[in-house]
Amino acid sequence: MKNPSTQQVAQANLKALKPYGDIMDDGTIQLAFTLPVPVSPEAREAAVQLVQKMGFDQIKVATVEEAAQGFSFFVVYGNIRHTVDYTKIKVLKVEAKKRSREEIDQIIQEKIGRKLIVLGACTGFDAHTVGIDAIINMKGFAGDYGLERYQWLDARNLGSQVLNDDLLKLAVRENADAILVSKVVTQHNIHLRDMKDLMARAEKMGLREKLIFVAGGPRVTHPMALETGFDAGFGVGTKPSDVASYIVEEYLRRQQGGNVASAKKVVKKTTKTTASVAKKSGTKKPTSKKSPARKKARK
Ligand code: B12
Repeated sequence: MKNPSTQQVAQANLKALKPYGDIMDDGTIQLAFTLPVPVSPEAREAAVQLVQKMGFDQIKVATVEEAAQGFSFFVVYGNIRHTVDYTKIKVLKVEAKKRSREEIDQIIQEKIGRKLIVLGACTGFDAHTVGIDAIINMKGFAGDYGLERYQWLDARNLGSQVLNDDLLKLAVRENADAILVSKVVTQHNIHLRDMKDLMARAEKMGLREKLIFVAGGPRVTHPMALETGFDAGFGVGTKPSDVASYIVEEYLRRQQGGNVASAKKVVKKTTKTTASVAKKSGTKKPTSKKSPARKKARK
């Protein structure tokens, strides 16, 4: 028998997906913005016209408040005309089976037989420690224990404002398996510059293939991390077990003869943003895959 509560629920049209307000396909969206003019009927009309120009119908101004003297704050509802074809969406994402801490510990114990050494830091002048703490520190994040809690990971949190060079030298000294980099500040694309710089140095030191490079932060995405030469990127809401699942899977993949394939594929498609950043900052592009450093790393 069909569940009566689901019988009446309309199906989403995945070929022409629209936001859901209170009935399927109504396309209702809530917008909030401030106009730098005092609250007045003219300000209200200006808000409506702006929202119309954005492609909305059935516009309802729910709130107009004075945000400060001479500034009007609006909350507006409107129904969007545009749709997207959900069936055609393809996203480049970290491919790793999500595993529990217990499963991960067991895999490392049985298949690797030693603790994997993981070094994490917030690099450059970035002083935001909370993200890397959430991933590494024992207590973890959102009910998910941090990497320090894993019996078969030797995870060390180096804190913030760690220089790329120091991080890589420490990785060599400690024979690390993975490096976790947190980037929070993105002003003037400093995160991209620092990430590219780290990878250029790693390449030069022959470490590119020896270590697993993982980046994270509120504005870090997996494709962006790949473009900068990292192996994987994690954004908002990442849990420690997402990262541990990836590290162990990537380690085993390489142990079975896999190379740094994912990164190479996307680096080829480097976007204008990252390419221009490298050019402007004078950051060296990671050297070609036939570089002496890479050959050395393979030996
Ligand atoms: C707390 C805070 C600070 C504190 C940091 C204290 C500390 N010990 O960390 C202090 C006051 C020092 C600070 C300073 C500054 N801050 Co501040 N700060 C924040 C704030 C409010 C919260 C950040 C935070 O803790 N988030 C919580 C954590 C858990 O989230 P998260 O970092 O996203 O981490 C998650 C994921 O991203 C991911 N993740 C993160 N790192 C990593 C790493 C890896 C390897 C992986 C796998 C995953 C991962 O996993 C985490 C858990 O899911 C944000 C605004 C905001 N609400 O986000 C501004 C914010 C980040 N700060 C900002 C700015 C501008 C600054 C200053 C430059 C301000 C100034 N002019 O001085 C300075 C910079 C100082 C410096 N040298 O870096 C801006 C950054 C803008 C930008 N995009 O560049 C923000 C966004 C505020 C804003 N809206 O303007 N800040």
